[in-house]
Amino acid sequence: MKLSPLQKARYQYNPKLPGMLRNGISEICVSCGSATESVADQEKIKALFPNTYGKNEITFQKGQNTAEAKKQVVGVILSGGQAPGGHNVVCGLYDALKATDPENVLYGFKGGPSGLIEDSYVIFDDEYINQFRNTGGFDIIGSGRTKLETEEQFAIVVENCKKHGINALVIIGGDDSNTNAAVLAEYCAAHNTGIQVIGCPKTIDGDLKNEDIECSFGFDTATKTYSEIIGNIQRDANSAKKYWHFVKVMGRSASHVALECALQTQPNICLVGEEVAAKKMSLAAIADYIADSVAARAAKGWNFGVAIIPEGIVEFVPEFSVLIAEINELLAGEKADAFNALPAWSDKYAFIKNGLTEASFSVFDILPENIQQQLFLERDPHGNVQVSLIESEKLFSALVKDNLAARKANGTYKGKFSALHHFLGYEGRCAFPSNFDADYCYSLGYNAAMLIQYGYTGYLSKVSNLQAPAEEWVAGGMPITKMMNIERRHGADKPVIRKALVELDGAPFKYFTENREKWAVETCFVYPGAIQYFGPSEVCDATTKTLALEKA
Ligand code: FBP
Repeated sequence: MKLSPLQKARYQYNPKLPGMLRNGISEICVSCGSATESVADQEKIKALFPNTYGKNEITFQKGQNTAEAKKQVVGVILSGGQAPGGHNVVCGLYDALKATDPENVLYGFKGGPSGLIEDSYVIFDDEYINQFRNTGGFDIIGSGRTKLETEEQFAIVVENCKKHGINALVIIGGDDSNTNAAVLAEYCAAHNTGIQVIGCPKTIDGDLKNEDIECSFGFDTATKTYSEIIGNIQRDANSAKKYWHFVKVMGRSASHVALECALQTQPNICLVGEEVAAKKMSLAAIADYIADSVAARAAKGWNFGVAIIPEGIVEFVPEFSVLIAEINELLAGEKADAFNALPAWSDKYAFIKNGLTEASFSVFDILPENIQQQLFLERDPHGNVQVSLIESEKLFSALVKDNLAARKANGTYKGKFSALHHFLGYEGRCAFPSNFDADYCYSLGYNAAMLIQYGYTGYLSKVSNLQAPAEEWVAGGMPITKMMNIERRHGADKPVIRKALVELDGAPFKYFTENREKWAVETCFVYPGAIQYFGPSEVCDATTKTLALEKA
């Protein structure tokens, strides 16, 4: 494999551990905190997790290691979408296991959760693992979105683990994967399998966080990567002064990524899905809001600007959600065949008009034709519209264009509007992890090995105090059940980790609202530039604005 100079240099980088984990394995002891309760629905969660509910929060400290000395054979999987730093979780886990006892073994199951079912694995050694230190991607073992949630699957997982003598599994994933980790931990405990299960909080979306988990890994690097590109686009816009750029950024549901990018770059507009839902904004109202900025800037002679659109936005628009639900119903089962058999778009359009309520049809009717057609082309295996595939950046620029045409007609707008579109998603998920993510991930993996050594199960590896230098980070573990509540999913009540949406009374959103009116009209762009890996700490180690504001 040919290596870039940066990759060679990153191999030399030593990720920083929390101070309390730096003295060698023999000097790490446990401090037991208080017993925990789930965030809601305590009685129901307790009944569902009789063996793993209510355990104590723990932190690690410097002191005599009192863990039972035994050989550890551990399995690890990466689950869901890629997030920068995943390799370092595996490296931290491996290094802690080997530092404890060179005879310890780490299995990496390939392709995500399905690797555990199919018993597809690699056994890590130094030569293999060293190629992946401080690199982006999940290619060390691959990832996947198979859900591990049924008792049949758990039985196979246990059988495969027993075959290899595996006594612990580490599941690196988002809220769903860690929910499933908790259920698997409970299954393993209830069946006296002797297999521990530990989770690690991953997702660039930033929606796996709560009072215990300050942030999921990958959010830092992905948002810095998108912000670099948005900053570059802003500079181009400010140089050419002729385009409005509509930039959609990833984040399947919550708008944390969009908000963080806005805090870093100060664009003219950033939509926040959670606000759109709270204010029950319609598509027309959102278009009007963006057009206000376009018109105000045009009045100053500035026919350019930048708008950030979160990937998950349309699901937060109440009228759009109703429309989607109606379309799903309209095409349910065999009705889809009748629809697909219609020869021309005009026939399909008539079918849709006939099938939707008047209110939903009026929403449908204002969509540009390419978006209308997208709603019917891109459907998942259950026949449902795949909302994440809707090109919302194009949708909003088309609606703004119409809005401005109306303003032009009534003489309230005299500018020029020329829009360009971008989607920033995959280009951020496998970037070289920032120093923060390299350190945080390595610490999460190292810490997971300590949780295993001390016999914990059903815990999430927790590293906190992240706004401080790594030396002051606090390492420990939190029972996953503490983060759970009961939610309705696919028609049934399920215990799940609460997904964190943007809090409208939280410090990051407040800071944004205090500044956005000025950003909308003035040109206040900030150009963050590329992630720096070497140089002064204030340039290389600073984490996100979101975390800084939340912890201020
Ligand atoms: P995770 O929640 O699994 O971390 O993935 C998040 C994400 O990156 C979203 O931002 C995006 O909508 C989605 O994955 C894309 O998924 P896929 O990789 O399957 O196209």
